[in-house]
Amino acid sequence: MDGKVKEIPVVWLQCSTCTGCLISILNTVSPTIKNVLIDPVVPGKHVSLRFNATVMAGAGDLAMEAAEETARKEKGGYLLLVDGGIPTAANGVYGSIGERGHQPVSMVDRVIEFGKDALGVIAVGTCATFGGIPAAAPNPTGCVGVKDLFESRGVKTPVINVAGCPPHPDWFVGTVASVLLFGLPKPEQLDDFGRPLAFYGKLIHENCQRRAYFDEGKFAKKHGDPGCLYELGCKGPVTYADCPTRLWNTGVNWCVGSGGGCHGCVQPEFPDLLSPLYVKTIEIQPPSKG
Ligand code: FSX
Ligand code: SF4
Repeated sequence: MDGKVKEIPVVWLQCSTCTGCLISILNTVSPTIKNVLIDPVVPGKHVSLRFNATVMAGAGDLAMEAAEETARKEKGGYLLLVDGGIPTAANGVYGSIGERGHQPVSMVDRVIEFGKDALGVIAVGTCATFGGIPAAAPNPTGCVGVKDLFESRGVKTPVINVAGCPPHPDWFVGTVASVLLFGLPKPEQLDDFGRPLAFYGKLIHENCQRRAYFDEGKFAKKHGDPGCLYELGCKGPVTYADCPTRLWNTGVNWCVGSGGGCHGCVQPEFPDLLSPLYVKTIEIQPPSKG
């Protein structure tokens, strides 16, 4: 390693996940995921990904040992990334990562083990932040997000919540770059749910391209119609993210732009309290007809 470049080790644990978060993040194009995970993306600093079960070439005990060695040798200096909810029911029997003494180690134990000695944790996706889909009722595996788990176990390590099901690659890359450049965010840079205000500071409904329709009382009656999607279940009025201006798939479109409506996937209420997704479940002040 170039002596002038500071390396920030990263251990990435995947728990109860559909892997959509990682797929979304792998689609980052500027910088590419190789730039993010290997190259110095910010001057003089770069990430060194030591463990991620989906993208690493290694497997088995050797791979697990690389993660454990990072936690031992870089105590307080590595970042822990977690995606997926953490299944806590029945002593964590519903998910494990590696073994110790030929016995599986539960995801919940791993997140605590790696979380307590980390510099900070980035919870990636709504499952790791708030429980998300695996925590939907009746939540038989007892899935929770990282913050709730830490609070219940007395772990004080700071957690940054990069919510979204999945999160936009820019939200993840921007958060990692900010930590590399400036260190962990200050409380005033996060919202009440631990999400970076730079990405989650604005209400979808305030910035939506269909907002003029809402204000005029013109509502789509079925998908494919022009008009505001409120009557078709759009959750934009209660959802905080910069999707309307950032757009997805490298600026191609976004959920409301394509006519699907916002599902509120970055919100702690997602999915239970926002369901059914295509039914109007929220009441907001009807537009004034002036
Ligand atoms: Fe959840 Fe992520 Fe949705 Fe899937 O890791 S936030 S179900 S896109 O993959 O955890
Ligand atoms: Fe846009 Fe949805 Fe608000 Fe209508 S309800 S203006 S579609 S965010």
